[in-house]
Amino acid sequence: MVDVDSVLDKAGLSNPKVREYVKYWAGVTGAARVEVVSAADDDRLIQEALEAGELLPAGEGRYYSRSYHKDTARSEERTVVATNDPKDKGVYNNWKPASEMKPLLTERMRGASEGKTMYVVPYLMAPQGNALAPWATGVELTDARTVVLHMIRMARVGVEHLNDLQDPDSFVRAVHVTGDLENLGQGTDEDQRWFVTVADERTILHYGSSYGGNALLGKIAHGLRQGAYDGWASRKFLAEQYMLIGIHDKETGKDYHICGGFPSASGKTNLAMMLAPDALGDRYHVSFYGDDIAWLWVDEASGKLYGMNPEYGVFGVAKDTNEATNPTALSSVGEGTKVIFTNVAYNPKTQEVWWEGRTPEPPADLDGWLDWKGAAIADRTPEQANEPWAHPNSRFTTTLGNVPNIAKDYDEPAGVPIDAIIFGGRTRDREPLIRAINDLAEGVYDGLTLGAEATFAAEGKEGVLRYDPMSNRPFMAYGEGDYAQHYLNIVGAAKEQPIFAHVNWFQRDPEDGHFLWPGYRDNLRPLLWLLQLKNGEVKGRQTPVGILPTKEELNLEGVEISEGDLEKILTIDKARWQQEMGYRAEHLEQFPNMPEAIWEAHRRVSADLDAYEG
Ligand code: GTP
Ligand code: SPV
Ligand code: MN
Repeated sequence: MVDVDSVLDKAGLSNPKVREYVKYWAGVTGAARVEVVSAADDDRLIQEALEAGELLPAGEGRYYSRSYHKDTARSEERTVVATNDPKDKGVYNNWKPASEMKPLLTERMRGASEGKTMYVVPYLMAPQGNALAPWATGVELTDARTVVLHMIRMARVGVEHLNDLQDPDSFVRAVHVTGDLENLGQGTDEDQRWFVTVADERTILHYGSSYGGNALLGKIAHGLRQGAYDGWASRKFLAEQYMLIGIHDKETGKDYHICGGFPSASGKTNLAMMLAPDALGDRYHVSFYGDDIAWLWVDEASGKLYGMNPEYGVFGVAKDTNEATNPTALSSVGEGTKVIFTNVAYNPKTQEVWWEGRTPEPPADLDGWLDWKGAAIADRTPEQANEPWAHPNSRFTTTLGNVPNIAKDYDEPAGVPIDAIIFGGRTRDREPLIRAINDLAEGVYDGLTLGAEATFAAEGKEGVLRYDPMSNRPFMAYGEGDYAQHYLNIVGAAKEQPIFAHVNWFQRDPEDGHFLWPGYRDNLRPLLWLLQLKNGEVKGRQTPVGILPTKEELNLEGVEISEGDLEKILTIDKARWQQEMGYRAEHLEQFPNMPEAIWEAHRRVSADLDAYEG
């Protein structure tokens, strides 16, 4: 048995509740050693991971890791929100009784860290001193060193965040046990994995993975699921899968802040890292606050809606990241950034990494190149020739400080006032480039009926459209009707209302499949139009589903797009939308206590569509 007390004493971890918690789980998991971690331990842990072969060098100050080949994405089927109150059951939160899941997970974890080190990772999912910091403190226990290294990049990590809590018991208990990855039956009927948030006990128990949101418990499990539950239970805030950006207008000196939800792998990181297009760069600058999570609340002093990014780093999709699409991301993972790449292709001889879309063609000289599973590319059979080199959900992990367009005030406790909230998904038809919505209930209604094609970030079928309410479907913590009402309450309480909008960068030509809108940097253009609309500088064109820009209003200087494509992304296909309204009604009917305001919005849009002449 480890002498946990002496380890905690040495680390200066004095919070008595944290000490109790660490001792309990050290006992359950049977870990051979306990080690308390701070961000300052990063260099040493990197060295240890290199020596153990858990990390491989990928050039100067860059690292590479491979996860087990059946452990490459979040598993939504195995992810559960458990509470002691059946009323918390929603359609998407996979609710189960806490009384069933806690013992089950405890048994899975019993003795499962034998021979391993249990790392104690005290963290804060907020800028220090932020109004929501009381809900943002946690302690992850993990038996995987690479998980610790990811946590140090993705969260503020250190004992100082835990010692002086007003209520010493007010931290999230987040236990991660990897398990025997080769014998967990991933994706079979005998699947052993469970990823459980016991939300009303603020306890997270994840067993059976060492990848991404399954294992870095500050990020999705606390930052989204637990955060959302706490925000609702306290009636104080929202925790959303949102990016958060600032737009600075150098001509007027004004600053705007936009946050918004796109489902996984639908462009949040890319939007947050956006450089203004060349033609607009002299006037506008986009700054990065967050790319995956935002917590929103009404600031008591000003009465305005505020937002902040609880994270400290970026866990970004590698695929299609290149100099043209996202030069900012490439700088964020350059030499000396201490980035960790996971599941991309790797060349141990040259220490290079590569992924699909990094360059138009893969490296011509195959010498040394290994695919994401570690198999030599040169040894591929003709049948294997078309398999990707990198996993489609391969990622890079880097701290916010490495992001060239990081906002100057990203670490300030205040957060930023929110001017606009946007929703968008990968939708190949129907959804125009942008449609603005000036009414809170219609905005929330729009978010609740957000649809997107399934992505690689979660296990599931590719290319199938599914509804993803508020881009939060995999992270819903409580009932959707309660969620909608809470959202209406929080945003509705703000003195100045944000403008809502639905955006779509992914509409395709039905014939040849090309994207109708160039996307990436050019996405700034519809956002500028949205801000102008809010300021009353443009009028747009009212349609039943919102206000669309006219061609003339959209700044298209330097954009390459055909007249036909432009026409298409700025119009509404009435028949297709009417069909959609039927699907939406079916979708909303699943949720028993959806607020009447949402149904009213639905009926209003439906009736307007029926009357619409185009
Ligand atoms: P998660 O981290 O999973 O939540 O994803 P995300 O929403 O941050 O998505 P990300 O920005 O990483 O983009 C996912 C994929 O979409 C990447 O392969 C991008 O290259 C691609 N993508 C992003 N923006 C655009 C765009 O405007 N147009 C097109 N065609 N592709 C885009
Ligand atoms: C997502 O899937 O939306 C992510 C990646 O942000 S993970 O942290 O693995 O959930
Ligand atoms: Mn995400």
